[in-house]
Amino acid sequence: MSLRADFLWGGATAANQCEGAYNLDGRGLANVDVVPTGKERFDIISGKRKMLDFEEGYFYPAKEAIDMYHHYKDDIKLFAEMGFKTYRLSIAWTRIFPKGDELEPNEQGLAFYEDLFKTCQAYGIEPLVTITHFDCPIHLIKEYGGWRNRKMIEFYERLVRVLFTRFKGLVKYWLTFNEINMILHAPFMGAGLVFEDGENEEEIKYQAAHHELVASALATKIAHEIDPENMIGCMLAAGEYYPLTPKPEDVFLAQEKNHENYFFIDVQSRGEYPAYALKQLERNNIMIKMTEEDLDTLKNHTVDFISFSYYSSRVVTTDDSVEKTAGNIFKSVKNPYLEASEWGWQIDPLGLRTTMNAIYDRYQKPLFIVENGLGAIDTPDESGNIIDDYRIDYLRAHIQAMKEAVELDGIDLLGYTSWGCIDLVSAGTGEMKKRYGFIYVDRDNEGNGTLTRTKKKSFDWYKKVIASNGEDL
Ligand code: P53
Repeated sequence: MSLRADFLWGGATAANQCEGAYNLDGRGLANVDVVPTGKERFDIISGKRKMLDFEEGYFYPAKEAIDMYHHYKDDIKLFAEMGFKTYRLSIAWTRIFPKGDELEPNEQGLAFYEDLFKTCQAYGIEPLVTITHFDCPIHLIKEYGGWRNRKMIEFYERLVRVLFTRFKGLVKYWLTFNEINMILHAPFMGAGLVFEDGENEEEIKYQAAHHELVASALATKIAHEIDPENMIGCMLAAGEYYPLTPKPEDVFLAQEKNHENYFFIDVQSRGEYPAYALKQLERNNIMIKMTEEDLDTLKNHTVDFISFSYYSSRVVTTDDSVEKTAGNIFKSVKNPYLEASEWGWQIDPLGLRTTMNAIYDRYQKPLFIVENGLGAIDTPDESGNIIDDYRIDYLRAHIQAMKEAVELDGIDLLGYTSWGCIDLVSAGTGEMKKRYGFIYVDRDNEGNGTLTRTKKKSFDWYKKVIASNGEDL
């Protein structure tokens, strides 16, 4: 058994990391626009420091990003040249509803995405659309407190109704929330949450998560009503936790950390709060307000497939004295058997196969790898070429492991979209120099550059991989 004949090869981006054009054609401001680069960034994305407007003295990379808003036709043409079968992108909520609580959508925003989808269609590229990728209208944060407020469900419902209706026949694959478990680590990006001193952050995060989970189930319901062909997926920031040692306490801690992430997908895929989570919330005195109707909605509208990002596995131990890795929102202990990227993300291809097995064992639904890749510094050589063998090595090893999960373990896998198929702004750091693409974009961390697109060595390599359906790596 090899990869399915209709395997969806492609690449992935997110609106705020590539579109730019933050104030054009009626677009409103979102949380992700006002997150600057620099040392405050982490405190802002984790909701510890409040920044809801542009402030003097900061650089905001999402404002222009790689200006895909004006380059998408050429960029999609390059994706088609690589043979993409799918392109994962996200909708900027504030192009459709600039403030978030309007009754009528912004026609210019809809027209932009309609043309983008038609461009994909002309090349036979199936769009895979993330409805929210870390974005939340600023107005909804200022006025309602973001996802801590139950009213968000209604605003999200309004958004998805418009999307499913308007793009019926153009888009079939949808993801409701990017990396829904990220709400625990980056709650400002995940849910527009900002905390006041003395608030019970855990309770607010889980209440906001409940609202997102209900909104996700409602979206699934509406999508299926509007078009039974629609396929709705959840999206997990995946990567199994390993115990550092066979000490039973380490093994148990790894299981607990895995539960922390699977909790979200358990609700979206099995349709109920898992017992371990209910018990833990109770022990921590966290009361989530939920209605009988919520529970019915969750139960009756589970996802069609499970999508996830995978960059790395993670390691935990109860021993506090051991060394942690740098730079990742997910804290991990150093794994002595693994190399790490320039940003300290540990490289573990077999961990992808392990993770796929863990997810498939748990849910028995088709999987979709919607993010994977290596963030690295690319330096053009004398002739201006980027010979990114390190990136090819990373991707080759992960695609090999992915194939083994399909061919040797029998996992049903719909497709694979590598992250940042064209260089874009890093979500974690806001940098441009942390590049993932097959296509180089001339732009630096400070926003200088011509925005010219150039093919890297990996461009032809990936083209060959797709043409051979993963046989020629
Ligand atoms: P950057 C952390 C850990 C795992 C996934 O990340 C993460 C993050 C955020 O840093 O996010 C996903 O750009 C996310 C993308 C993001 C990508 O990973 O920090 O869905 O938006 O760009 C890579 O290198």
